[in-house]
Amino acid sequence: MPGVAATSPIRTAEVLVTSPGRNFVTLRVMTEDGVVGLGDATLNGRELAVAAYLTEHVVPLLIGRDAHRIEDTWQFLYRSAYWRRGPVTMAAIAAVDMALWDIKARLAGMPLYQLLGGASRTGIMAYGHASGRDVPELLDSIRAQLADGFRSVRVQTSVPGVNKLYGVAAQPSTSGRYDYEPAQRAPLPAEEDWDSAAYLRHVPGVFDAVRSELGPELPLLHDAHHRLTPIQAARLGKALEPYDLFWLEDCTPAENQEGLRLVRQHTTTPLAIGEVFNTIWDYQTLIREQLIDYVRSAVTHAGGITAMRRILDYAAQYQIKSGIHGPTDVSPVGMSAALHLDLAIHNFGIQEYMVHSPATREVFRSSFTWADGYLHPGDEPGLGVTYDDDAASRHPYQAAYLPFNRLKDGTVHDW
Ligand code: EZ4
Ligand code: CO
Repeated sequence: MPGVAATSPIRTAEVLVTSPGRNFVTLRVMTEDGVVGLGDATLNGRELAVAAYLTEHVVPLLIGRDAHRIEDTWQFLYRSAYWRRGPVTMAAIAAVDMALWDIKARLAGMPLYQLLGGASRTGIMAYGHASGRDVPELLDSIRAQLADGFRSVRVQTSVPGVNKLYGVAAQPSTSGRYDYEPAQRAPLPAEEDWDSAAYLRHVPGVFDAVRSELGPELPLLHDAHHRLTPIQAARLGKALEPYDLFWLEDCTPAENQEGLRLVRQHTTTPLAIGEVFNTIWDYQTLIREQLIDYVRSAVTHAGGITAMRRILDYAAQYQIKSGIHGPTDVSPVGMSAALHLDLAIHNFGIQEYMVHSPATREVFRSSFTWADGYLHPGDEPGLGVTYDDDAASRHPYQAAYLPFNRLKDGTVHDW
């Protein structure tokens, strides 16, 4: 690269915690030449663990290192810890990795996707989120998403007999923002309830009603959010086949990777898994045996751009595509990292997009654009995100937890 110094030592690395509506952890790395890179380290409900891991154990190792050596830094942080994997470690490594890619692309004067091989497409298809307590409310919510420009929609529904349920907004969305934020600011996690039998009875009828009303073309997605056993997941996938889902997500907890063999034997509904995974090893059986169709990890939670690229290249050999996680708990920095990857890789599938609140967008000013159902990372050098310290300082950290589930008899259940 003419004009770019061969080495670029890191002068400072700061861990920034802010809460513009929800908590975010950001790593800001600056080189001796004053080039700044940002990385997202947000782990919903466990934010301060990653902040401490970075502050106490990673920042001291970064000072003086060459910011250009991204692969070496990734391997050094992964292997020198001795203790491998885990969401806290991998979110911390992800933040460093994103910040270094941001710096490298800024030094090159290019948007990051150019360094990843350049654009493989003109826009990134994104899906929105609809939900309803009953079918009429759900249909209104889907129509609101279509009016906001989404061309594919995730559909979540209340279930008779279940009081509080993942993915169902308290009221229908009135703006571009899907109004469902699962983490709640409270000293203790909120308790919700669950009934798999009631859910399995109810959901196919809801999709039947949606297809009858909206026709066969609109891509529909659904998230079962880890709550079923493999045989229940198989039954759901089979029952939903007539409604032609784009995907069924997290149909069963997938730390039991072999469980997906059973699901796969019984259904052709496409499967998406991986938002809680943090390394390529969590996908080993799922990808090699072609038990899934979409990789769901967030760049933030799976070790950054370097590691996600590796997972997606591995998946590509098996015709498995990307479906990168994009909830509001991934910051605009993590979202931008996803968009640069989405634009560059060949095996792009779809991108989740949950619009951040105005307060969040004021702290993280992003170059990415959204129009006619497609996202684009923009063409500013680097990731295209700047961090506004003044805006961030108006939003101090507040403890918040994700909810958890209990069955009717009091047993704790997957949420
Ligand atoms: O519950 O990001 O598909 N999306 C999801 C998310 C997760 C949250 C957890 O932090 O399942 O809404
Ligand atoms: Co999900």
